[in-house]
Amino acid sequence: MRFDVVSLFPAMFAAVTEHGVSGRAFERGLCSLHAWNPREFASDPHRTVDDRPYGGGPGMVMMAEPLAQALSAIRIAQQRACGAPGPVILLSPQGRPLRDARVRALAAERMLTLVCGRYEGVDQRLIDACVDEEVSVGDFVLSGGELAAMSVIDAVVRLLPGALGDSESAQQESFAEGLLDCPHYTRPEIWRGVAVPEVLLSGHHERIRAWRASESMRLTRARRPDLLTAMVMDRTADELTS
Ligand code: 9D3
Repeated sequence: MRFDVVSLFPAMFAAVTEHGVSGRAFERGLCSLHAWNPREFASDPHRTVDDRPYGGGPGMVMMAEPLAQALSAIRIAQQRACGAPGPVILLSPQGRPLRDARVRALAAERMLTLVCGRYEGVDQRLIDACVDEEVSVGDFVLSGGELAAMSVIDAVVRLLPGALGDSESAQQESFAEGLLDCPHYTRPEIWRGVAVPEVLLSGHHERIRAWRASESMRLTRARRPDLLTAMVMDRTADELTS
């Protein structure tokens, strides 16, 4: 899978390409990342990429033309690399909140273009003309789209065949099942006077499985009742359409 990212801070992406599970996937050639700096596509001597907002107000807005030039170059490079270009996604606080189902759909693409905004945002005409979809990673304020884009990349890459080791399998993970994960414990058996739940030492695999399921349910009810509502609604919809 190929990622093309448009960013004023391309060096930030080393965080995903050089570390951990995602770093290993890039190293082994399961995916590649190409960073494009809109500053290099600015035509004036000062390499200007932002300007003041029409209508007034605080901050600056990213200009359409340097981004459009970068996206044209990406489209050409993608077509050269493997035929039809992939979707263009803008990371934006106004985007649709990213969830597991969307991550899985994105992992089925051969190429993804991720556009990272800085400042107050991106000229709307660029979004209307060149962006297929806007994605947010949650209801909190970041300083720019890069960390959001890296969240997308990390979440997608771990789903690529061969990215996870045998012991890790992405299939049976939290969210795939729609529930939060159960608590985990490792040695020592007693740490600062606190013991590991006895059932986990019992060797009764059925009792362990039941304990983990009930802990998952307890945590989900306490912290994320919205996930349970979503699960019930999904199942009801399935039954009504089967
Ligand atoms: C006062 C209006 N703000 C919008 C909510 C201004 C603003 C805040 C943060 C404009 C841009 C940004 C930069 N954030 C992102 O580019 C971003 C983001 C985020 O801030 N939160 C969650 N997901 C994302 S995806 C991209």
